[in-house]
Amino acid sequence: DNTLNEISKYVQEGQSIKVRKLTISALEKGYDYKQILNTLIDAMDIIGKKFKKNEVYVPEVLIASRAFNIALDIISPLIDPNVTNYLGKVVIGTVQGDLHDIGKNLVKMMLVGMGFQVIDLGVDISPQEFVDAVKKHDPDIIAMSALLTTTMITMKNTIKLLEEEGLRDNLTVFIGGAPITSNYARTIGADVYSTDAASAAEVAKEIVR
Ligand code: B1M
Repeated sequence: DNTLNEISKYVQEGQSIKVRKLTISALEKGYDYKQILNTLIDAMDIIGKKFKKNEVYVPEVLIASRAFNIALDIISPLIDPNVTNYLGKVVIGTVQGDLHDIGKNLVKMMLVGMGFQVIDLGVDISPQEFVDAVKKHDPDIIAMSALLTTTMITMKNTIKLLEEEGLRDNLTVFIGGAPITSNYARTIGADVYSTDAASAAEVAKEIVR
């Protein structure tokens, strides 16, 4: 059966309608959501490498990302354990100036799978918007994602604003994204950092224990 290969091909080509159909069909054929997820991640990895080598450009990457997120939306409900007693509450978002949401969406999905209630603010979230969300939702963890070296600084500004508003003490600040390092996390006063979505969920679980 060629379904997973076709999903990969059409994600890379950004053919959302075909990706949607094939993802549903793969599930009907009995593929595990993890197999589909790995296929999607591998496809984005291929696109990312081509982007780096200037073999594809922003528009192609954008439509591939759209196709990825559509497939992710289809498999996400399967991962929701439908808990009534959440492990904890997380407010998540991609920082201001940054529109990359694939990694953030994966982290969110893993957190939900782990049993967290996740409030997703979306992309391009300013320090003030994070602070407002913390006031509104009173989360255990605030999770920030950044993919650009130019937007990482917003994490620092957000932590500063949380401190100024007296919200920092009872909150775990969790950061991640390709350019983030544990050293950077330490420098800006974040509590934790992780390299990928799966370990992010593991680390979050440890935090609320
Ligand atoms: Co852009 N982009 N992009 N891009 N893009 C990168 C990030 C880049 C590395 C490409 C390159 O090779 N040059 C580069 C950044 C360079 C830098 O700053 N160091 C770059 C650039 C430059 C840009 C633009 C400036 C390009 C331009 O316009 N000239 C522009 C900026 C737009 C903006 O944000 N303001 C831009 C635009 C875009 C698209 C819109 C086309 C698209 C995003 C679409 C979308 O997300 N909906 C896009 C994409 C897709 C990429 C690449 C190809 C792939 C990113 C991705 O989704 N990876 C990327 C190159 C690459 O990484 N190979 C690139 C897959 C994803 C699963 O991984 O997001 O790293 P990642 O998430 C991982 C971990 O990082 C971690 O877990 C995830 C899963 O394991 N993680 C966390 C992420 N967040 C976490 C939070 C946590 C914990 C872990 O706790 C809270």
